[in-house]
Amino acid sequence: MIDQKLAADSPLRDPGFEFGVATSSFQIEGATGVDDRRPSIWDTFCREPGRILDGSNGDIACDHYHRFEDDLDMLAELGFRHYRLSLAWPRLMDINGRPNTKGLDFYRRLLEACHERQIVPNVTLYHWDLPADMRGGWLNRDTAYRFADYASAVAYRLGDLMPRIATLNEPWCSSILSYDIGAHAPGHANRAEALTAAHHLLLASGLGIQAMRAERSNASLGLVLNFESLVAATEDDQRARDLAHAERNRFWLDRLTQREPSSDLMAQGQVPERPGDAKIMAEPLDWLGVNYYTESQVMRADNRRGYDTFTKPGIEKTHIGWDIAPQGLTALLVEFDRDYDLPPIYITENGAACDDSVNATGDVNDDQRRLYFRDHLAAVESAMENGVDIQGYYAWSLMDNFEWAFGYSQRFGLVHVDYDTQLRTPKQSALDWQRFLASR
Ligand code: IFM
Repeated sequence: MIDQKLAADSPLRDPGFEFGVATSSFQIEGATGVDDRRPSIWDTFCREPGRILDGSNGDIACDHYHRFEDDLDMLAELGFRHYRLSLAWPRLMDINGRPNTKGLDFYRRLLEACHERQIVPNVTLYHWDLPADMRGGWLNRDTAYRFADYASAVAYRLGDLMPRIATLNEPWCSSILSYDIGAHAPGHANRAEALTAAHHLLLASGLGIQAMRAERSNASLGLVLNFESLVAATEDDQRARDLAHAERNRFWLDRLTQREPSSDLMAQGQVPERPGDAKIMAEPLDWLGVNYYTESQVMRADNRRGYDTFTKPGIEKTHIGWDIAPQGLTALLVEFDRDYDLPPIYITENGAACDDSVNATGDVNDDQRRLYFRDHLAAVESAMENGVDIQGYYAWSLMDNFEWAFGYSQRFGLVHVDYDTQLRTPKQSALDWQRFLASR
């Protein structure tokens, strides 16, 4: 089913094209209080009333910390040979900036277990679980330097097991969504803060790349950005749409390639730029990760952002309420390829939240997700036909997990998780993937 729209000679059918699944530490691991892990900003955020839709937290999640061997067996059984996961900074470094041996042992066992199963790990160092005791979080420039220390320590101690490393996942979320929109930890509502956080995150990424290159030159180093297709609601909203597109999408690529970001955007805050920062942020990447889920309509608004977004009536939506728009992925990839000099691209996340349940015969019929994958794979193929260098695709996510501010109310997994029993049940989409991967 998921390969129905691909050409018989599609590059996606080539065994050299990487297919994987993705997860992140806080969303699946649980075990937040073991082995000297420090609390993260998400542990504290979850405890603030009203922050998480179902009042839940990551204390147990999928209990992957204790079940990783079985989960990797399941991943291998489905036929995936690539796995994108993240490391938890609060497990790996202690409050004094020294490596935590217990955390290192856990990730060494996890990464070794990947290699034993011929699964290539693609490791993200920061997927939002910042140690809660980092003073000022991403508003503090020092956090960028602490991130580089962490990157260096991890590359030194686990580098032999990590052929591909990303510094950050979706810095838009860790800045705009966290410090301006306030939906993610730490939940602030301040435009200027968001732009400051964005600056420090990109600085952290550049410093982290430099530190890892100094430590270990043969890992392939990248950064994962999330993009959203944005459409002006009316002709009069074109300027607002351009502002939204500048913030959501182009700003990150502008900084990575030392181009001037949109002046309308930069006028919204005082960025704490110091001499040399621009060059550090543009430290060359070996690859770029692209996460894509949806498209939104944009209209001008008299608020601190200058615009609002909404979904379009009549367009099919996933359970989380996001419009399904595969054509937006192709258009963004083609635009970026035309306008920027970028390294090879991996689609590092793409997937759908559906209202899944296990039926009486033990199956999970997730047809919407199956079609979502079919249409987005075709969109990737189409971008490649237009000349975009795309080397791999990772489905989000291996299994249902803690969906941040939505708690456990949204299920993105290929594998269903019963949170009472921790029973895993592959959904029909997982079986599609299994058939497709076996056919290549
Ligand atoms: O679950 C998240 C993931 O952590 C980051 N990218 C988007 C996914 C779905 O919202």
